[in-house]
Amino acid sequence: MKTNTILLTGFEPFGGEQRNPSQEIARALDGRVIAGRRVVGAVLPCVFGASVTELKRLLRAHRPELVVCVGQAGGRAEITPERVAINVDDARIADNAGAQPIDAPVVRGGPAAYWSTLPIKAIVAALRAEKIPAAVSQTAGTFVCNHVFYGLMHALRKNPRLRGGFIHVPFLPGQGQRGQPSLPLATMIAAVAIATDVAARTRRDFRAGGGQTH
Ligand code: PCA
Repeated sequence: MKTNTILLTGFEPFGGEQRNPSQEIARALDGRVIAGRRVVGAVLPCVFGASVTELKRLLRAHRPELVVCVGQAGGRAEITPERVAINVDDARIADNAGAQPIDAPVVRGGPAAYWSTLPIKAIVAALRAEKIPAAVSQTAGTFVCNHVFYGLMHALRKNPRLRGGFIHVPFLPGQGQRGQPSLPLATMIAAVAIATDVAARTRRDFRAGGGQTH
């Protein structure tokens, strides 16, 4: 019997950092069995364009039933499933190939936005139940993470049975400037494993408060 596959991606380090927790999470969970599915963990380049090309290659190669992309959001203190991907690249810093698109569409002529099809509220509830700080995020930014998230949802748009989304994670201890929030790698690996398990088992998200008022 064919075992179903979950594709889990992280990113290489960027912005002068030596590490990226998302890369280490994807490597740690590669080969794990979660909710009866085999996890393929892969690392994407932090490069506009090439990241989505590699993601599409992975989709063709592995034919996953679920896709969870993970990236680093330095400065955040919580594990943050993203609600929405928007059709804009607007980079504050250059990507790892030196490109810095400003106000450019991810997909020319594409819709303004795509919703995550992961159960983001259920994921946050499951993480909080394990005492892991978590919150829904209303923006994945406009750098390579949002670019990959939008590219993913655009690729999945004609296949509603294939679900996917994006989760941002904080810095590792020692990254960024002194005093920046961080979480230990082991906590973040556990968090993404829990989130992936919930996503694989939960078809319908539930309604829970916790949205921001502004
Ligand atoms: N974080 C960046 C890109 C790669 C990553 O891990 C972002 O939030 O866009």
